[in-house]
Amino acid sequence: MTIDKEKFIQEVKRSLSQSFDKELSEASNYQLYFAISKAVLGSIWHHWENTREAYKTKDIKEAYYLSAEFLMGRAMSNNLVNLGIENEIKEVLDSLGLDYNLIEDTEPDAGLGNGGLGRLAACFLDSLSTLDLPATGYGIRYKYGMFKQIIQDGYQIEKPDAWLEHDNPWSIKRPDYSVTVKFGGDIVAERDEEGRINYKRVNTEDVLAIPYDMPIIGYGTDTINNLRLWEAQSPDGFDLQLFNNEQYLKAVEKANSAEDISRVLYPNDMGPLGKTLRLKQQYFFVSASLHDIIRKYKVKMGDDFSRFPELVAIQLNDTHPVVAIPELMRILLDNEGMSWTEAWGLTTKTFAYTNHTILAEALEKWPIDIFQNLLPRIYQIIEEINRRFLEFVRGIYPGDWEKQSRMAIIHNGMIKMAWLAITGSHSVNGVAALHTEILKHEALKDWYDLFPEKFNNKTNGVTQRRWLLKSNPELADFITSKIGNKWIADLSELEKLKKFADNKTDLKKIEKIKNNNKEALAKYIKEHNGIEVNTDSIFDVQIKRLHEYKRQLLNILHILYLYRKIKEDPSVEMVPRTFIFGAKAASGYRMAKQIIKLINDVADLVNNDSIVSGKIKVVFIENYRVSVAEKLFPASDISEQISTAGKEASGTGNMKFMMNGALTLGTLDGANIEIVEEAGEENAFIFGLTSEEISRIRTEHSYRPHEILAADNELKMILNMLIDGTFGSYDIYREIYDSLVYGIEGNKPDTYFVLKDFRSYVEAQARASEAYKDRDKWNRMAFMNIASSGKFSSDRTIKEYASEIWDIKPRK
Ligand code: GPQ
Repeated sequence: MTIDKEKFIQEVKRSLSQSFDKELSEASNYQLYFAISKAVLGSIWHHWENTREAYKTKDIKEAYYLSAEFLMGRAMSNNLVNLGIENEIKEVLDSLGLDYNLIEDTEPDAGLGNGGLGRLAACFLDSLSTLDLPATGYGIRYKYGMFKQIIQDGYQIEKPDAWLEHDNPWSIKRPDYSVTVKFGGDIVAERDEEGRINYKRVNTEDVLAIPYDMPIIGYGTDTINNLRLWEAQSPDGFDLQLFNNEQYLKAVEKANSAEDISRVLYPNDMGPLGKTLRLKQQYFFVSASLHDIIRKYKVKMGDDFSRFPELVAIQLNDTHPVVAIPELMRILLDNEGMSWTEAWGLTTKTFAYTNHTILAEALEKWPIDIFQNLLPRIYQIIEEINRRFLEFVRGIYPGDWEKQSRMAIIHNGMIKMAWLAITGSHSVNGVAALHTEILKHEALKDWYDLFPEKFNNKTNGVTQRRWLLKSNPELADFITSKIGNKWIADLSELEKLKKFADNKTDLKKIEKIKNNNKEALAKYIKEHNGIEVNTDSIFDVQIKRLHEYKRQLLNILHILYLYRKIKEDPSVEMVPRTFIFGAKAASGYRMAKQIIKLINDVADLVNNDSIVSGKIKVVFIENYRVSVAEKLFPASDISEQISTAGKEASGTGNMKFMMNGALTLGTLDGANIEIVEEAGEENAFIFGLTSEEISRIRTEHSYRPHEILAADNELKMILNMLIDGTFGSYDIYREIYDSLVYGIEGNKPDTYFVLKDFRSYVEAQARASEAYKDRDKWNRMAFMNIASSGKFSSDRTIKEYASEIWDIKPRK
């Protein structure tokens, strides 16, 4: 697309005047962001409309992606990049004396997700539009997204993320398509003329779901798909009755309790939850979305539901939206008068489920009483699904009571959402090859044995538009100068770079680009942390949620190892390193919060010691989020992917690092395995136990951390730093120490094999340092990573979902 510069300026001016009563010269950067966004939206409005219109055709099947999280980040710059007009707009603004970067920086991130799972949903939307695939995303319009992290004395403090404080120019309210969602109440059974029993819900508490639409602008196409996010509202606003009785507060409270539902994103990524409000959120957006899907279906097919699975595919992003399965059953049975068998047939053909973890604490379970109170009719339907399913299991495994109780959907007072998902779907997928194998043969073995045909793998991917084209424009230009620009919509093209892998000038060029990006990051760090970092040092980066299984602790222990080495012999030769961390901890996750404090304490220790700080520095990036990630990936030399093997389902940051030319230092876990397969083991630094080894050690109960410590005095000394007063109070890190050495809260010591993998990690780190000394060699390794990253585009992933699960086709 090209823009008519004059017209564009007129539009911006009009929007400034209309929304803010300001002229160009008086407008703030935020107001400019708003007006530019509105002007751009206006210019592509007809494409959005046309796309929606096209999907109304009877013979177009559409995929619906139901997700409690969409971690979109900023919209404006990404949309300009996808429309191919970012440079033009920059020039126009430049000619008006305006600074694009400052304007861009006023846009708050849409942080409607915790981490990998939510960002994956965002990358998928980008790919769906780019590939012209008919799809809609459905989720919740949280008033407050992922909390804002502030570091105070090294501790994480959480502040609300008021991203909607000002109007959002990219979301359009659509009150005409509001839906009523019903909670609680009673069920009444009525017999109709044909003698059938019909169930009705009465005395319910109703909540209004108001949709807001966001355009998903693809690259190089007119297809603009829709992300529809629901906001909760009280159906009667204030209860006027109460209002008149001067019970003003009560009236407000009632409105509040409805509005509570979409107030805030739960910040537990993978944590145990079990809170009623969370279940309310899930049913709220699921029920509203299904009603919307059915409304659209009826426009095409009226009351004839026979073609439902031919026109509708629904993907369940983890167990969060799984209540959609009994909700669709309810609608088909109670509203559409269908028989159970018919309804169940349509339902299972419609749904597909993605599993994102094998960590037991993340598999959602709901206590029966919470469920039954909040969703009585849904509970009844789940009971019937369970009853029929167990009857089926008994037929296949007669007498195997253990299996029956393991597989029961309702068991020990709990409803198991993953089991419900598998029973009610035709497809169950993992998110990387190893993950899917572990699902099939360990975590979900019973299910795989029963329904092998449902299981499939869809290795994750990321969009190269945001994570390369937009975030790393210099590298993007370099790539285009070598192989043309087809890679932007087909990342497998990067393969063509390989013939330049031995070209010295090209290798120097990518070194220079990396250096420029490191300079930019160094500037950010100076501004935000007040720390000067050496851009000739290796930028060694671990950015992801704080989780014990991700082993930020292993990274820290290695830093303490280097610290001691330098203190012992200040003249020791060492390739300088800058260790960079970014991580948020779930607000109730004590261990994770202590590890954040430890990282910050180690940073203080290292950075303020003049003997050490010339060789290593440690930086904790506060409030890590999508817009900051965009600065970090392009500036990284080493990508830390050091989870306990078998625990990280896939990882997606690992892919963003790779396409930006960082080398993976990691375990054979999740998608790391496939990354190394593509890049070649010689272009990565792999260490540690494999998932098979860990699995064996676990079943044999043969791991004894104290034996490791008995044989490794140095490691013992490093651990001692946690409890010897190095960081102020003696017992400040006692819990971390105990978890490694003795085990806490009934767990075995070192459940994540940190001590076991320590030496192997140190050795891999040394290999990395050694490799960096030969810059030509390092640059070639980086180059090979970029050139081999084609597989990790979310375009590839989405094509696989489209053809193997959804059976949808490009609309042109
Ligand atoms: N993931 Cl279950 C999350 O980000 N949140 C979750 O609640 C669950 C999983 C991640 C997972 O840890 C990563 O390995 C994946 O790459 C990512 O989902 C996307 O599949």
